[in-house]
Amino acid sequence: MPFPTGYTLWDEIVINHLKVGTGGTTNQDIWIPLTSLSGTAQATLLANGGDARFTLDDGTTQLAGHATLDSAGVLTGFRFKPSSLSDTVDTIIRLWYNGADAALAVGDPYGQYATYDANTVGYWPLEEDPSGTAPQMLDRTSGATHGTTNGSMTSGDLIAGQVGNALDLDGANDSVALDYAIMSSPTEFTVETIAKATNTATEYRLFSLGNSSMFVELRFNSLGVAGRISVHTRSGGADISVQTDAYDITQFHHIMASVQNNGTIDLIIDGVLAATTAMGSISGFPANGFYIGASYGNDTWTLGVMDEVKLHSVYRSLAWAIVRANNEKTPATFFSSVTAMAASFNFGPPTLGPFSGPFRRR
Ligand SMILES: [Ca+2]
Ligand SMILES: [Ca+2]
Repeated sequence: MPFPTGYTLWDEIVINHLKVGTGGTTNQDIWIPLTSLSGTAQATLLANGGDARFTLDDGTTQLAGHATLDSAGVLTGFRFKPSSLSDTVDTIIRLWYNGADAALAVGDPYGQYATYDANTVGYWPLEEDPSGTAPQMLDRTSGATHGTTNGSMTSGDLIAGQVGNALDLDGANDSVALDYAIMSSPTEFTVETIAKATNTATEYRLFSLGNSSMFVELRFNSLGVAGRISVHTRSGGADISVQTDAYDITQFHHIMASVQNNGTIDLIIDGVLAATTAMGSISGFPANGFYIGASYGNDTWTLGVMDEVKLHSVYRSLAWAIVRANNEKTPATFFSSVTAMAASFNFGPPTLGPFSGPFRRR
């Protein structure tokens, strides 16, 4: 019995367990580009992707998911939330389509907001025109913590990124200001982004939270070291920098800083633990500054491209970073296969013709 009612067509999406880190992940949102779907899906789906529904491979257990659209409203793909991803067995998801049903409401139990777990406190895919009416940069989670751009950004600063669009930041005054309230007094947290630098000589801030006495920042070229990627913190004592100098920062990297309640900071680049350092317990960061592309004081701006910023109120694992990097940087191999399927009916003998098909294909 196909699910949902009236749907007979789906794409069988197989997630390669070899692309999932040890221990797997639970409730992690996954991206699939429209171009990875079957020809049948691409020909059948509504222009806005609103008819898509997601289930486990049992065909009945529904999962949350939603269409992703670019700034022109063109369908680019989908995000969905498998309950778990295994690193020992391929995970199979069904993306159903019927070319007719309307999109679920954002607050539907299986809609957009539910696609992000409760610990994902902000997700800014950076798909919107940064010169539009504030707040320009929209958060996809239920918190709706939309960001406001600084620096007279233009519509030309929205460019093709790693996942859909991204922001081209000028290093002079461009940034996105966020409301600190969503991260008031965190005891652990994680920030992710995909970014690259235009210049390897100048120090930039990719993300920052705090003030001059207590902060956490993601940096490029920190302290003038060309090509350095670092998490730089100050928590009342000496500054601590968790860093690596081994990457070509002029290429896109998935960068994740994950902070545990015991004060350990992991810096994970493209799914590889690049550095880890103890920083003492976290007592919460003050409410002065919270920016994408700049320091806590809205200076030391990024000269480069930033994409896909995600913020979590918990420590996320290495497996989480591995899944994200593989999913968003190399989706073609993250999915072992995507195959158009059709439900077979059993309403009568085959002589009834139309009721005997279409047949399930493998
Ligand atoms: Ca994006
Ligand atoms: Ca500017």
